[in-house]
Amino acid sequence: MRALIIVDVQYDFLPGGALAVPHGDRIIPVVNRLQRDFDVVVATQDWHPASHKSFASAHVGSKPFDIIDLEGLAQTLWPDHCVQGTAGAQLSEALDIRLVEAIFRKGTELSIDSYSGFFDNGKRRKTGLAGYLWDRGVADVAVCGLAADYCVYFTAMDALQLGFGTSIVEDAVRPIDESGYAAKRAAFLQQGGKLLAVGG
Ligand code: VGL
Ligand code: ZN
Repeated sequence: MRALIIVDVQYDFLPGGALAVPHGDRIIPVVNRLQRDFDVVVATQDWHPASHKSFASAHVGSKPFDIIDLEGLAQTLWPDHCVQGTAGAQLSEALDIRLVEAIFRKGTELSIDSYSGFFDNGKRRKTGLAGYLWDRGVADVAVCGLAADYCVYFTAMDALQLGFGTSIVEDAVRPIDESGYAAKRAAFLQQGGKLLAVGG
C-alpha cells in the first residue's frame, strides 16, 4: 500500500500567513489531484500552544530566525504561528480533505519543536503516524506540503529511517529558503530518498 502524507497545508504557511512560504498556495491544486493515486491519504497539522518555545516572542531579546539552544537542541526561532485554535492553524479551505483519513497534530508540547510528522525534534515522543501507516499495510510513502525545507524534509527523512520507501513530490512542495532546501534535498537523495515529479 502507498500513502500520501500531506504536511502542514495551513493558513500560516500560505501567502498572508504568519510564516508564509513563498508561493505555497501553488501546491494546493497539485496536492488535490495527487490524492486519488494513493491507497491511503493522511495529513499533519502544526499545532502549537500559545507561547510555544519555538516562538521568538517567548524569548526576551530574540528575533525570528535566530538560533538558540533549547533544552540541548538547536532551535530556529519562528514568528508566532499555528497556535492551537486560531485561524492561521486551520488547514486551508482550498485543500480537498475528502480522502484524508487521519490528521496528526504535532508541536503540541511547550518546550520542544516538531518538524517531522512522526516524532518531535528530540525523538522523545511519537505522534502515532508510523503505527497508523503500518496498521494500514503501507510500505511506501510520498510526502508533499509545506515547508519543503522543514516539516516536509524531516518527515521524509524519518520515513526513510523507519523503513518506508520514501519520495518527496517535487511539484507539491515549496521551501521557506531555497538554498537551505537544496542541501537538504541532496541529503535526502543520499539516504536513498526518491523524487516524484507529477507536473504542476
Ligand atoms: C514548519 C517551521 C516551524 C513547517 C513548522 O511546517 O515546515 N516550519 N514550524
Ligand atoms: Zn511550527
